[in-house]
Amino acid sequence: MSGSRPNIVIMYADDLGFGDLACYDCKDIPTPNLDRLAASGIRFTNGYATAATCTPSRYSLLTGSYPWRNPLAAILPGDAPQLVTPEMKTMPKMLKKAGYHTGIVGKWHLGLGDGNLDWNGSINGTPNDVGFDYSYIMAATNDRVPTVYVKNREVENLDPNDPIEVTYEDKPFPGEKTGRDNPELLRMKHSHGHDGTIVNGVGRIGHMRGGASALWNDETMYAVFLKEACEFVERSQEEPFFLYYAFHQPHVPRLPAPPFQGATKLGPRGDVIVEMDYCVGKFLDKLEELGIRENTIVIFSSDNGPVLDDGYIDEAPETNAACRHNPAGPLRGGKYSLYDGGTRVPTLLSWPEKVDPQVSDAVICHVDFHHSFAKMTGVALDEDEAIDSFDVLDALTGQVSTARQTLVTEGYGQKTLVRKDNWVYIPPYEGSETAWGTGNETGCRLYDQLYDMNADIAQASNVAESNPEKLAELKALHQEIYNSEASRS
Ligand code: NG6
Ligand code: CA
Repeated sequence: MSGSRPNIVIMYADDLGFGDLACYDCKDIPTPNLDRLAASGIRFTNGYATAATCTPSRYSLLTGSYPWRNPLAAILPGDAPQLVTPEMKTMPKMLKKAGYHTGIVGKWHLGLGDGNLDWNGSINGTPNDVGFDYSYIMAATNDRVPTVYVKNREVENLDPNDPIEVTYEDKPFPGEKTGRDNPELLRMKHSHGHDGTIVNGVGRIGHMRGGASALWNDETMYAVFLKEACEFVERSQEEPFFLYYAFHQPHVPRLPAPPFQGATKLGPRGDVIVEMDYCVGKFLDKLEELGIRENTIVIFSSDNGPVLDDGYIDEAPETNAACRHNPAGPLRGGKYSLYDGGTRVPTLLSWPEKVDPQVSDAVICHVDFHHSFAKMTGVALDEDEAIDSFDVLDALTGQVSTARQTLVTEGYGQKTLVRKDNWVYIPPYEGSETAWGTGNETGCRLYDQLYDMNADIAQASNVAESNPEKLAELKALHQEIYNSEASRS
């Protein structure tokens, strides 16, 4: 595979769990297009994000380094300065060296600007400054202001006479309608947080005013990003391209478009997963129509594990309980958690021309794409580039069934744990045992936890006491990697 330059597409869901797709044994959500993708390539059973929250995971995906090395890599507000800065060595920059045309469509959540961001001019510090030739993004999340699209360096459809102002201080603008003070204007109530500016009848995190002509509509967002993704590949089909297509589903607020409302018995959370699956199907159709599907690597995964109540009352806990749908499948925990449900996520890779359909148990992590694709395209990494990214190309292409031996992932608040082979060690931590308001177990405990993932995928039995040697080995390994300057060779 070395020296080849297929197109690369990374589709990244937002908060999709290990048990949310039919190809991962889910019975409650029809996802025929993702199942088609799975059947055409490799379905990984041990595919990991580096973190149980969004910003740190995405940071790793693009930089090939662990997020806990950077103390700023936490869930960012919508007006945060760029976390991935122009001097950093990124995967899209590496692919540009190999001659790729690069683009991002969808959720960014890695900060914009270099401090004191002015949304009304040309923004310095966008994905275009860190390796993307084209970008069409939402700045942060669909529950954070500003609720506008940013195309390359500018807010799309902005009227200069109605400038945008944004603040994350707890101080509404004069006259602003907020979820806290105007609950009668809400069509979806919040359960925690999300009581800032009301946009489209939904309270968001943060405050904004102005920009009326630029505001997005949640129900058309799926179509807007799909169109952008398809147009990017149409424009780029003559050269190898890399597209990072970052979905907003099934992150809150979950507002499916009318054709998808009621598509599942799980309420809006299930319905937006069907909506996302529709987008996957249409996008794959586009690749086929252009005759480039065979030589395009299509990866699908999720930035972190699932959550039911993430701050809005949309019946997810009730409907999921009624259907006995566990969005993390057999795994314990979910988004924010140190347990496997936080970071082990659906991971599919299809490359029809080169890769045979199969299921792989190899342990791979999103942080590894950078190094693996450098290997594939023949780009030499600098010594200080992609410092935690392993070359797992042979596992990604299905030639071998093993990959990483060790992996350090993190839960909310940069609390880390280590996996080695089938063993997981979670160090003692102080902290809340459930993530605020979500009911999700964080994994924080005041004692050592050791799990044998082969015997106990649900992490139900802590075997630390009965395996003192293994415990000591993993403790030492965790410290060694945590204190290292780089973990790849
Ligand atoms: C939390 C939000 C949650 C979600 C998360 C980020 C509250 C109470 N909770 O702070 O709703 O936005 O941040 O999710 O506001 S992520 O997938 O982008 O990491
Ligand atoms: Ca997420």
